[in-house]
Amino acid sequence: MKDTALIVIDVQNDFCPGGALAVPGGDEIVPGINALMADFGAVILTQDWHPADHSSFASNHPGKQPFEVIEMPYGPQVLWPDHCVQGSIGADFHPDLDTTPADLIIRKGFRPGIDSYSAFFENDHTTPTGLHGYLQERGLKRLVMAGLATDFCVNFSAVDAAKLGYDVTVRLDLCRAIDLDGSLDAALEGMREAGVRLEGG
Ligand code: VGL
Ligand code: ZN
Repeated sequence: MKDTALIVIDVQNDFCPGGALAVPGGDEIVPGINALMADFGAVILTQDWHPADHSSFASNHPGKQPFEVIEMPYGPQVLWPDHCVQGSIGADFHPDLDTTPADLIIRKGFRPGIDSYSAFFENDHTTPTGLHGYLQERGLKRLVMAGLATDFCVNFSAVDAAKLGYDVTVRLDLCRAIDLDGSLDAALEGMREAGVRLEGG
């Protein structure tokens, strides 16, 4: 699968049990993701990477609680517990994730005023991360995605990739969801509508 990239989304300590924004079962997917890596033309990891004053943190909005939604200039934004702070242990990859085969690690969410769920665009759906250019230059046209969380960063990445014209498969068995107020069902529906292939669900 020379023209296919494996994109591993945010398999970081803070999204695993014991972390600041733990996704139930987040650590269960690590062995299966490691086992996939050998089969691809490229392996790309994404890493949520926020400054301490990031605007997606409820702690930076006096009076607001985690999981409340606020209006930002680019649209609605869920407020999260502080997570994946640059240089913290929580921002590190899960210790069992095999990072050696990775060709590229793409960091996102590093601008204080804007969140970035997608591996391709920040949450204004306009500011690029650079991943599209990288994939195009390397001739990688098919993408397989796995990681955390199904309904946020995996969903946004998969839908953006489909809109950009990639052939996209999400391995649901190698993803886990946060599932806030029906967000998982909405994400599955949105991915299907965008033409994303959902496998292993
Ligand atoms: C994510 C919420 C906040 C994710 C990242 O990786 O899905 N979710 N930051
Ligand atoms: Zn984040």
